[in-house]
Amino acid sequence: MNASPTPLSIDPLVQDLDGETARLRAAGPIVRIDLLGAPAWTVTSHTVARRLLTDARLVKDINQWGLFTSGQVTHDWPLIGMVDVPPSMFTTDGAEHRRLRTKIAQALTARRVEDLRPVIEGYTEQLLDAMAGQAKSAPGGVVDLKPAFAGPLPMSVVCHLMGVAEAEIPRQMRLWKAFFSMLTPQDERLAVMAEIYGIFLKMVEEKKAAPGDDLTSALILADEGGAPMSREEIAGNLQSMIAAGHETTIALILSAVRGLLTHPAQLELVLGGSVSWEAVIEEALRWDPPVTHLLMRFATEDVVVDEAGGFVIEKGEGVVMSYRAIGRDTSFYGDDADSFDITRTDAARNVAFGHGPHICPGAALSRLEAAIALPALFARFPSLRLAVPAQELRKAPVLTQNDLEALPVVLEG
Ligand code: STR
Repeated sequence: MNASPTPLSIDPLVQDLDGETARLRAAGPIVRIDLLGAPAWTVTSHTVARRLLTDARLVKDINQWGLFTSGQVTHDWPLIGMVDVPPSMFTTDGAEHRRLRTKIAQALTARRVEDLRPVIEGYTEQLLDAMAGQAKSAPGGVVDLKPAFAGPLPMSVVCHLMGVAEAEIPRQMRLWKAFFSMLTPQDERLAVMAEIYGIFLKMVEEKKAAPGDDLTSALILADEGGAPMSREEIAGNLQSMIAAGHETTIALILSAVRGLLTHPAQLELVLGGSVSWEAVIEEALRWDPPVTHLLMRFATEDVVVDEAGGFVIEKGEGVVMSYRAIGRDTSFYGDDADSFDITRTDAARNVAFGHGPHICPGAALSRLEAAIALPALFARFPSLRLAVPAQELRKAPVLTQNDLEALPVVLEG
């Protein structure tokens, strides 16, 4: 039996994310939340998350969501774009999921993404050169690391991978920013979603006519054992890759830089070579992960969670994964889970990329991008520092994703 606690409201424009994470954690391993009018459960425990992420009774198909099928959640709901999306590996489970995901996952193994290393290094160097130039003419030499570095790199890489033209990047940046922002009026968000899908459907048509050396063309040409993907499914996968491949890695780079610049003694350890960049990346993923809340899975039947005292998720209810709270789970990481510590030995056990069948297929690529971008940034600008007090850094107005609005830095001197 579940108690019926007052749901904890999730503030779409939250600035005190540490406060929100602490409140969620204090409320238990599974917590009743109010997601802008839609009640749901969210998971804050590492152990419960791992258990539920491999439970086949929790699925991604929105038609299993009671609030949606009953018409209580409609397209007026500001988060609808996170759950009612074109068919893709993100919306399916079981055999359908494998059909839509396998080719992409295979192209993104740690070994295969090594082929992208020179591409990532090339973009990184270009951006660093441009930043150095920009700093010379900027007042006080201040540069915002988000638009100058962390922002463009992941979008360029994922567009290169999927075969999206460079000329398309500015429009993609603008559309996805509007998609994720909680300040975007809902009618505008719906228009943006329609525009995005239209762009990708058209792109699939064009690539069908003239395939290139990219992953989208590979999806078009794949037979998938006699069940090739439809145009809608390819567009859905392409769209998911672009959405997932830029926003999250931007946040990872910003989070690692913020962690290091606000913990100078730890930065010294990395620059002195006694702690690896990989350790920095894993700790950033645990401590301040790109995804605050991942929406959503739906229960196809009542699910009893023994790991949370026999708690029951009822058929038709929605389950969120609060990855930021999960990363701060003191019963898993110890009493100092709230502190950024690149020397902790268990950071790499984080589940910031998820777990189970839907585990992020782009994890190796994201880690590689960060492992190239971060050392290159600090090698080029060894005296990099924050241009404003850390308390003045503002979060972007996004509920589900965790990135900064801006990260103003002084590059040298
Ligand atoms: C955005 C809207 C869309 O058209 C397609 C997708 C599917 C993939 C989703 C993406 C969404 C939002 C951001 C997600 C991404 C998968 C990984 C990424 C959830 C809903 C994360 O932030 C983990």
